[in-house]
Amino acid sequence: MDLFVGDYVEVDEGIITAFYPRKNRLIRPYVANIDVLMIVIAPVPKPDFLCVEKLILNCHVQKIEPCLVINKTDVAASEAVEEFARPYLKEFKVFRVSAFKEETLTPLKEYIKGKLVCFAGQSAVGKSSLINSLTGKSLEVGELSKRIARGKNTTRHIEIFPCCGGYVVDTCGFSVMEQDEVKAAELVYYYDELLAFQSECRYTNCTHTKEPFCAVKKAVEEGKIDKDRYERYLKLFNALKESGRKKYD
Ligand SMILES: Nc1nc2c(ncn2[C@@H]2O[C@H](COP(=O)(O)OP(=O)(O)O)[C@@H](O)[C@H]2O)c(=O)[nH]1
Ligand SMILES: [Mg+2]
Ligand SMILES: [Zn+2]
Repeated sequence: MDLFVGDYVEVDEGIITAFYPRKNRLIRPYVANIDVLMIVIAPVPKPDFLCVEKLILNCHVQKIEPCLVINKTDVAASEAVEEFARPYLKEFKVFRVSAFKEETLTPLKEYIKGKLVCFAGQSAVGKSSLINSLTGKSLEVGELSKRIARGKNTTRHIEIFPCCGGYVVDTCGFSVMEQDEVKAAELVYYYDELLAFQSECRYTNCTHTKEPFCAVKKAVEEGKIDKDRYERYLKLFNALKESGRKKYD
């Protein structure tokens, strides 16, 4: 078996003699036993919320707690930041930070204490900058786009750093972390907000997409479910349906 960063092992005179079962694992990069996935977005680059939904879904499947980190708040209007946060506030912890403003990082630091966390998100949202500010390290900033420009692939070594009384895994993005173990029809079970209404749908196998007499859609119309998050559910539903179709063709 291959060892992952984050695996718990027994070491005897410098030799690994046993390893323990994993709580969870991610494969891009290979990391095990993550407690929290910090999903980082920023006003620039423009957030890809379908990617955010995929990351959240993967967290649920892997039993990792997802948190949303809105970075670069120093260059965004607070209304814009709240607009990003709103669809997630009910279900997840949301941090509003700036890698350049020490004082905004305090709640995040507190939360990392005693945990192994991983930062994920699109290139250039500020993951490396955040890790630098949190740990006092000096990871290369802006390195991903440079690497793409040079045409190199994005594989590189992964490292765990002590951070704020916990640990943080340096990461190269997870933008490609695809989730295809979940069937479209099961997606709703990962959306607590939607699930609360589905018992009132007319059809027992309602997917809450096109069916008439759908209690979920009604709740969206009445503002009881966040419209943006529901629209992201629809997008992800369609994406999963599409990838499922490809797999079984
Ligand atoms: N204004 C502002 N710029 C930031 C912030 N965090 C990172 N950046 C900038 O965003 C760019 C990408 O940062 P980087 O940490 O390399 O992003 P990564 O690709 O997610 O690791 C760099 O030019 C950083 O200086 C922030 O909080 N505010
Ligand atoms: Mg980086
Ligand atoms: Zn329904």
